[in-house]
Amino acid sequence: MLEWKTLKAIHKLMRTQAFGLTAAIALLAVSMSAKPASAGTLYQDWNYGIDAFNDGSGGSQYEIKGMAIKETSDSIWVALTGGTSLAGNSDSQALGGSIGWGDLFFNFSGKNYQTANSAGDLFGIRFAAANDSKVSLGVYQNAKAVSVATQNRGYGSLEQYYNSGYEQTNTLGTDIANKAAAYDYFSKGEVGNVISSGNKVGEVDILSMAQLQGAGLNFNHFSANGSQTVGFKFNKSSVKSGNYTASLFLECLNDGVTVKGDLHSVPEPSALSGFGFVAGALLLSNRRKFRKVLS
Ligand SMILES: [Ca+2]
Ligand SMILES: [Ca+2]
Ligand SMILES: [Ca+2]
Repeated sequence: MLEWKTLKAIHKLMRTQAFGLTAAIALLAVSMSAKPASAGTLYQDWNYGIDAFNDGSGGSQYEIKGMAIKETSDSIWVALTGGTSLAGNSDSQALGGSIGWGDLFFNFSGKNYQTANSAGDLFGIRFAAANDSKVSLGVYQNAKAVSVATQNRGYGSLEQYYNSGYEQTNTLGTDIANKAAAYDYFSKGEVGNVISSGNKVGEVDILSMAQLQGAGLNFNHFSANGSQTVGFKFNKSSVKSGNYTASLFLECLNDGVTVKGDLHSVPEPSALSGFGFVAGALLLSNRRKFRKVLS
């Protein structure tokens, strides 16, 4: 039979254990909720930024209607819809003989675009072989963005674009919906729309319409029916995780789109293993204490 002293020790131990587990659970809850809610519109695992349907300068060939991003266990899928094909629109007066998609930029830094660009904090993805990017196809970290808009008969600044009468609701998609928000993130000036330099960290794979639809892409759900839909994917390990702003402009700055989101939106393995470690350590230490009490 257990003595009163032993019972008291076990009771104390149980209280300690309960407190320890409560603390561990609280820690886990904090680590899971530390990320603020991400923007974008999630539909069938794709995160959509739907752009204004009437803010493309130069007609339907320069009208972006949306961008969508999907995260799988090991890759990031990106889809764009609008009037511009992967090869771009032929134009003999434009650099490279065409005006097409610029490069895609991911910003995980929380800083605005110009600040992140100056600091080399952007990730850049060149997926359009026909454009005027200064690097080969692929994914780049510490990417620097440079503008090729004026060489593509476009706008030297965002302010010029707006002053030409193209300000519409959802000007840069649903996540940067008005001019003030656009200036806040990009500033009024020149917008770097292709990669000038960076460290290559991965390749891009161009995706077919069948592959995109097979993965659940559905711009139709938002009535964002571009005549052209372009898609590609790259390894998730090439980029950071956390909250991001992804942005893309045409080479001429005639239209642009953004989407905000959060990569690894499920609890990260590190958070779970952290919980496992705390719980395991508590159980182990308590087992030792029990043995000591009972011996
Ligand atoms: Ca548009
Ligand atoms: Ca060009
Ligand atoms: Ca736009």
